[in-house]
Amino acid sequence: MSAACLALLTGCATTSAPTAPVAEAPPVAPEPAVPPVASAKPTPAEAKAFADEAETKLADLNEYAQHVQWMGATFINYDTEWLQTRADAALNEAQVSLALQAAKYNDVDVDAVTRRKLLLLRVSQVLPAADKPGAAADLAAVNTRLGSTYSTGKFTWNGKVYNLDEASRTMAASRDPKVTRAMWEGWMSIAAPMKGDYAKLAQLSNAGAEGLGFKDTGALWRSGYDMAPDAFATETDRLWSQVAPFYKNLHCYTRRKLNEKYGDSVQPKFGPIRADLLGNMWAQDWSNIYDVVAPKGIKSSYSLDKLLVQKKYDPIKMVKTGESFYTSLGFAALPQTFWERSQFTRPKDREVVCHASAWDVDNLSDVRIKMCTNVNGEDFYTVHHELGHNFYQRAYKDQPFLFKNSANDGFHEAIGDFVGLSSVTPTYLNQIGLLDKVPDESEDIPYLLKMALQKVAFLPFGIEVDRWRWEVFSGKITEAQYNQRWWELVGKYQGLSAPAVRPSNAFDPGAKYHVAASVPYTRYFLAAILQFQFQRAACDQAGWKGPLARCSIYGERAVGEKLNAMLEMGQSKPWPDALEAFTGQRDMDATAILDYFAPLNAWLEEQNKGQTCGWEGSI
Ligand code: X8Z
Ligand code: ZN
Repeated sequence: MSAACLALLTGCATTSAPTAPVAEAPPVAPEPAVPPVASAKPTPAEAKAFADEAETKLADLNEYAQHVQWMGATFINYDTEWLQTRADAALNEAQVSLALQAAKYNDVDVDAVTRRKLLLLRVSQVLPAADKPGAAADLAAVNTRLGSTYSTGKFTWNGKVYNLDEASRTMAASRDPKVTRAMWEGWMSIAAPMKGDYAKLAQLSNAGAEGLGFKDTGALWRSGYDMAPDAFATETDRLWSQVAPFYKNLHCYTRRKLNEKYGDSVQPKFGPIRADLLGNMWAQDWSNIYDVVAPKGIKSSYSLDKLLVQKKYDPIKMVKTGESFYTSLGFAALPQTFWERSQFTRPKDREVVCHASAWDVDNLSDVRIKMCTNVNGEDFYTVHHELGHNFYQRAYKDQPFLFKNSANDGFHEAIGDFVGLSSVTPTYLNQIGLLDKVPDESEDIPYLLKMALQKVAFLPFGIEVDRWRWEVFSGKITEAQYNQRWWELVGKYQGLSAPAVRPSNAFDPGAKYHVAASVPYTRYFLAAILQFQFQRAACDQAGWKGPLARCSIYGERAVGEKLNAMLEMGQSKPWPDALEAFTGQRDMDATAILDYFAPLNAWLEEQNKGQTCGWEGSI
């Protein structure tokens, strides 16, 4: 499988064990292709022995696959692709076989730990292959091809060749709509050849999911949250409806600023925002166009981008700084091997997967990150994000293999983001000598606006990617409708439109890493909500009394201890137990992100007075 994200290894944190925890009740009657049990009902001791053996076998295959994946992700070529496909297929076959066998013990009265392991075995895969010869190899080949097409994607404009880094940098900096459109259309064009393969991937993994007793691959993905799959979909709707009005306010304000800058012919006053004007290829983070939306008359005295350059930070110094935040909370320093084996910058001489990821290669102490770090505020934040994965992995290293994962996949994504919230506060930047003077309250709105361009702008994107994939997997949309439906969803959730009519062969969802690499995306939506819950709880624990956005937990050992108590649980318990251990709450709750941004939301409502906000189909 492609990149750092193979089936057993979830997401961009290559966590060792299968994905998130599961409902106590199987999602759908899971009796399908399970061979009949030879003797009478198996005993609890046999069930336990099976789970333990399965665990040992998977841990071994997983470690092997991780080494192969690492080689592939840091050196894409014919041979590493071959090896990845081979290792991936072997792992997939073993997982499918063990998942089918695990179902034999459904009715056996086993202890709670074994019960959870059996359930995890059954919902562990992102892309299961059908249980027949050649199916896993076919799926792995398609998947590797999709990942490589993405990671080696390039296009030519005005005689210059662009890869994703270069196109992204140009798009972020340019205020010429012809240039932003060229970057955007150029990058989207790399995905057109993926469409057929994507349809094949959906068909192959659906066959596997059905064999395991799930309606389709999407239902399998939704079953990892300690609740029924349909209840989970409803839960994400609930969270989205809590935050959608705030997003709409930010959209309204930003659209007006873009209209003022570019005029009606480029950005009309009403309707969707043109997707290439927001400074990011997928318009999932608008912070690069802060200068366009900056409030008039309220100054912002520093830019983290500039401070990092002025103070001569390089990628290693950024990572060392990130590490020292975690050690200030009481976590042990990263091992020497982390520094020896990680990839911190894009190598000049070979193709690599540049999309940032964190790894736990031996499921014990061989943790690494893989980034193509640029010295800027965005990557400073990403460093903290990736290290969050690594510190989580180390915290649960003493759990049995099947529990070596986050409470649910949103937790894995949320930890580093939560720490990142402190790491970009002026309070902290001042403490570590990056910023000479902490700005006064008059800069709170500019600060919150910058954060919202990153965090609030992300929310609809975080939800829509998997809304689209769920429809692909369920068969609601066919290959011919892939792109049109993508834009319907982008229009509905983000309120954006393409700069021009899309070509008939376009496959724009494939121009997003997580689609090409089959990394489930709802995790990031959950993380966007959870990280603020963690922040609110942590700042309460630290006795913080000021505005939540100014709170830094740097050096707060007691917070670190409590955080560790949650992290070291891994996925041994349903996620509400883990959430409760750190925050005292058992539900995901968007009131924390709303609390954090409350002063900005009030300010936006003021700015938007008299404006017609929203767009067709918006909430
Ligand atoms: O993929 C990532 C991380 C690696 S897990 C860099 N993120 C999502 C994305 O880039 O789309 C972090 C934010 C959302
Ligand atoms: Zn991540």
